[in-house]
Amino acid sequence: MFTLHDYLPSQNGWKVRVLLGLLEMPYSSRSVSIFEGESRTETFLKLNPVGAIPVLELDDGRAIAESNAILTYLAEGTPFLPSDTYERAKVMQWLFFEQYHVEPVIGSLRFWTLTGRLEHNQSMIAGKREAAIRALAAIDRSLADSLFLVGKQLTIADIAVYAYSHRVEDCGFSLAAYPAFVAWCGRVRDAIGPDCPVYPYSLDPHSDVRGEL
Ligand SMILES: N[C@@H](CCC(=O)N[C@@H](CS)C(=O)NCC(=O)O)C(=O)O
Repeated sequence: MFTLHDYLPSQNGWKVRVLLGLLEMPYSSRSVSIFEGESRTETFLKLNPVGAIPVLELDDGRAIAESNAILTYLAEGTPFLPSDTYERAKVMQWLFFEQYHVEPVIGSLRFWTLTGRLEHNQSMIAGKREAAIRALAAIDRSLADSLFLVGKQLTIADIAVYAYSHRVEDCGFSLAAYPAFVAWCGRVRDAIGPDCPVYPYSLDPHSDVRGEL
């Protein structure tokens, strides 16, 4: 059985939980206390040299880090990762987009907002907010004539991009200018179902500004 090294409030972890749920794959979950430095221990660094969750550990002890690499591994051979070469490349396009334009932009702004770190990162906020608007506009533009990011059904591209982008209101953005994005959020939410909640950082007493990160 897979072991998912996870941290509940992480939307990178959430992506993997969602796909494991949709695929009805059994797994055991191991919670990593990232704000107490547990992801930077020697043992954890053997699983992921950069010291971050999520990590998927296979039965034989091999491990895969980076949420989108894990999604790709799990989705192989399923409708969540099309076999057509062009469509696979389009899925990759969105996975790379997410790691450059969404996760370090909306993900970081949201993390700073919800854990009291905005002031510490003051110099980066204007740039990140501009980048978030660019990302939202790009997603909205791409969805003007299509139901999902790639093809006509949910793929790992939607799961990855949705993870942080659908929480953009947590950092004070209005969605009024992005109607196609809002409609897509509804479709993704319906396709995913109710089984994978978004957990608040407040779940973790170590996540506030006095924590390590
Ligand atoms: N690009 C990575 C980012 C992973 C990441 O930043 N994980 C955070 C939680 S969302 C973490 O574990 N941070 C702990 C640390 O940096 O020590 C992914 O998509 O998996």
